[in-house]
Amino acid sequence: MCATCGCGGDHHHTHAHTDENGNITIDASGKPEAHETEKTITVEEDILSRNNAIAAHNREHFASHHLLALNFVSSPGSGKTELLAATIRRADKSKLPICVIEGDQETANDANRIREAGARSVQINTGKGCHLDAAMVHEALHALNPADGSAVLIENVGNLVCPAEFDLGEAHKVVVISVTEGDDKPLKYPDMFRASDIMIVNKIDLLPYVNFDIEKCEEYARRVNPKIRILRVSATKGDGMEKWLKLLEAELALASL
Ligand SMILES: Nc1nc2c(ncn2[C@@H]2O[C@H](COP(=O)(O)OP(=O)(O)OP(=O)(O)O)[C@@H](O)[C@H]2O)c(=O)[nH]1
Ligand SMILES: [Mg+2]
Repeated sequence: MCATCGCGGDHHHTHAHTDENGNITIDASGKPEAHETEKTITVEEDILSRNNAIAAHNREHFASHHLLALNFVSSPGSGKTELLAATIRRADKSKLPICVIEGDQETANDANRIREAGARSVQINTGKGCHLDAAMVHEALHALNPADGSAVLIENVGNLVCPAEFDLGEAHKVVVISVTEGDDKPLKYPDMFRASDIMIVNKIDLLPYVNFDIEKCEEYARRVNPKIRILRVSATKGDGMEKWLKLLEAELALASL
């Protein structure tokens, strides 16, 4: 975890407030008290092991209700919300029911975009926190109460570093990279690409206008994670969306076994 920004989101230091729409606001900095900073390493270990325990509980819940949980991670603005909204609009609801947990430091903008696209959504506001943790997702799950056999798509806070370390109980992390970010991101932020099973290269409609070598980017991603599955998509124009929807349906079928 990020030792310098105090991003642990330790729930000893935070309070959660839920509004009438089920949106959750994490209130407080999540930073350790000054007298505790010398115990940084122990605190980190405690935070991660507590997170892993709650993630295991979430994972059991997902399995027992045949829910497919995916954790979407990326830098800010790669198009996670656009991709989720396009997915919801195109999905056959009888084969692929979807609900969404949104994570951002502030605003309910993304949850509102998801509702406009036609799916139920709960927004988590992390305040100073730069990632979602398993306890936040646990709380959001109670507010969302997804129907058995549906896909629970979790959009993490835009950040290519800290969310790599926090298991939410998901089946897979899905890293989204857009072609405006530079093709060397998998080498510069290897933890995130190593932690992810699927990489979506988004905004391919912009390829003619940017210096982005897509083959090179994919080769870099495979260099840090040889097993990563890669899809090329334009969330706004629709390229690659059929293949993405097929992958989601296949993953949901696996979760239903
Ligand atoms: N041209 C193009 N623009 C896109 C595409 N996908 C997303 N965008 C645009 O990129 C901008 C950012 O998209 P968002 O969906 O808000 O990105 P995000 O990853 O959810 O951002 P955060 O939640 O802030 O991390 C918006 O203006 C989108 O319309 C795409 O495939 N092509
Ligand atoms: Mg978003």
